[in-house]
Amino acid sequence: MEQTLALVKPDAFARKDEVVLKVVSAGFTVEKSAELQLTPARAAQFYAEHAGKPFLDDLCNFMCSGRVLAMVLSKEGAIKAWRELMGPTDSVAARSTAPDSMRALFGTDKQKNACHGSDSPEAAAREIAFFFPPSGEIPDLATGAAQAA
Ligand code: RTP
Ligand code: MG
Repeated sequence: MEQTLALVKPDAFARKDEVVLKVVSAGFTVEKSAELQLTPARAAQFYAEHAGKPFLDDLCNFMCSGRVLAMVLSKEGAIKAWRELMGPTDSVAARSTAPDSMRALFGTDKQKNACHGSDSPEAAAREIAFFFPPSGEIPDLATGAAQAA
């Protein structure tokens, strides 16, 4: 089953339960979920693909302005299906073209747009590992201490 990384961004965090209800109603399974606050460095790392773009600093400040809900969602064709449920990037445009979408319902404008979704299988794998690292990647402090001794 395909998996994708979904974020409820800080502007919509207070309404995360409504987002999750819509996610489940649309047939997704929430495989993993975590609430956390990004640091500026981590936000810049997450959005590395946008390095050099004029909106990157504003975007990182926004993404660090409060908690986010990170979820691994699964469903047939989850990547495309979640991006369709999110709607277009600009919440203002979304309200006329996709009024039932997450961005129309829970977002404000082209930055404060409520949700993020991976845009390819490669991005999904990278973004899932970013928020939910495999246990093998967590440094083993006990082993490190033994090697140093
Ligand atoms: P996302 O990556 O969050 O799913 O959104 P997206 O693909 O629809 O949009 P993308 O172009 O990848 O931009 C990533 C996020 O940056 C913010 N943004 N601000 N001020 C601006 O012109 C602008 N453009 C984009 C949005 O929060 C967007 O989701
Ligand atoms: Mg994008």
